[in-house]
Amino acid sequence: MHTIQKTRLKLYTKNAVILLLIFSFYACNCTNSDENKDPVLVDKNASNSIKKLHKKLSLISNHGFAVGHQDATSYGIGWKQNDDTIIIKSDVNEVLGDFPAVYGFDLGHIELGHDRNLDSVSFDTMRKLMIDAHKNGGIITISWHLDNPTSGGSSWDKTPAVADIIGDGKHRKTYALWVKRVADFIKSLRFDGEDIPVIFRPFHEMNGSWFWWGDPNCTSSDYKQLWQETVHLLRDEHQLHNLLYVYSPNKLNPTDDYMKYYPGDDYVDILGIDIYDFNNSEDYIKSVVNDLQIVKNIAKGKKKLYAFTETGLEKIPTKNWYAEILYPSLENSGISWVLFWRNGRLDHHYMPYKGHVSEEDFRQFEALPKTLFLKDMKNLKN
Ligand code: BMA
Repeated sequence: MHTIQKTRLKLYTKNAVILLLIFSFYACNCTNSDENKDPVLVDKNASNSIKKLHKKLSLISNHGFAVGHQDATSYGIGWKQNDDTIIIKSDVNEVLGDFPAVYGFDLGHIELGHDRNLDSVSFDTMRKLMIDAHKNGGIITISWHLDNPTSGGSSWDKTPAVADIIGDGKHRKTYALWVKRVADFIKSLRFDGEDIPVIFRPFHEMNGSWFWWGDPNCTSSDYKQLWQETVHLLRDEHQLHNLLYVYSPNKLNPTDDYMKYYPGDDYVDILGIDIYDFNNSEDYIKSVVNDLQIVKNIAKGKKKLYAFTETGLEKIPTKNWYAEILYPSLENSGISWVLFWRNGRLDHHYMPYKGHVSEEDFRQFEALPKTLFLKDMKNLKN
């Protein structure tokens, strides 16, 4: 063969190889696109209900964000759920004629074997409310204000305790029993022959200084170990496969590192953050914008979902807080949901109720394009 022919042949072969590489790159990209792939979850044996929930949360973030309320159906201003005859009611529904899409509940005191949680909600009633919310397309998220295992005080008792319940710590057995009680409750959440998927958000706001599991009452390495061991107990020992795990620090102060307590990609499904407005909307919005961007960047890099796991302005004294102050910083944030804290009392509530001055503002918030309530959960399209 002439050298010219040889060179041509080489060129053809080289081009063919390049084309083949390009083709296989695209082919591989199409069939393996993120949407078709199962997400990588903490639980490799996650139930179908969990996979469906994860997909739903991802779909939600393409449309806007789901709006949630802590203890939405357990009580509100001037009413309390009847434990004998459940009547589904919520302050949000009284104002909007629609329910929240996300329902927050708290398991605090289940660890003690009590019938009621730290805010007097009966666990039997809570189970019924969870089943009802799930049946109607709502999403369940659980926090856990557990007591201090060392001192017997509350979550806010800062006696160092984490080192006592990890590894072979002196209160390990007590903690294992506490986790078993949580697991038994979660196991009892079933509907239509399936387990109910739950977003579990334990040991939140660890960078704040108010909980025994938080800074400076435990080291970050003890915190991580506590988280990892809790996952092992729930997932491996108690075989719970209906949980997504959320990591949710509190608002980041200038020197805070969001990742300081992060227990690892294998132990966290969703990244969250809790930020409250303490009657200073300017500071609040600065934090919301700044911190959600940090959470978003980290979550995107890890291909994980993210959410605004707690927020609110107590008593909502600020005009147009929902629609004009908060909404603009959430509309393009990419969060899956925002959870407003509980309507505990007239002097401790974070959602308007019938007759509250923010009713109209909240209706405007609902009418904005990105806010998704319960009825919107039925119309989520790919
Ligand atoms: C806190 C307050 C407390 C409550 C606890 C658990 O933020 O609302 O009154 O007991 O959450 O719900």
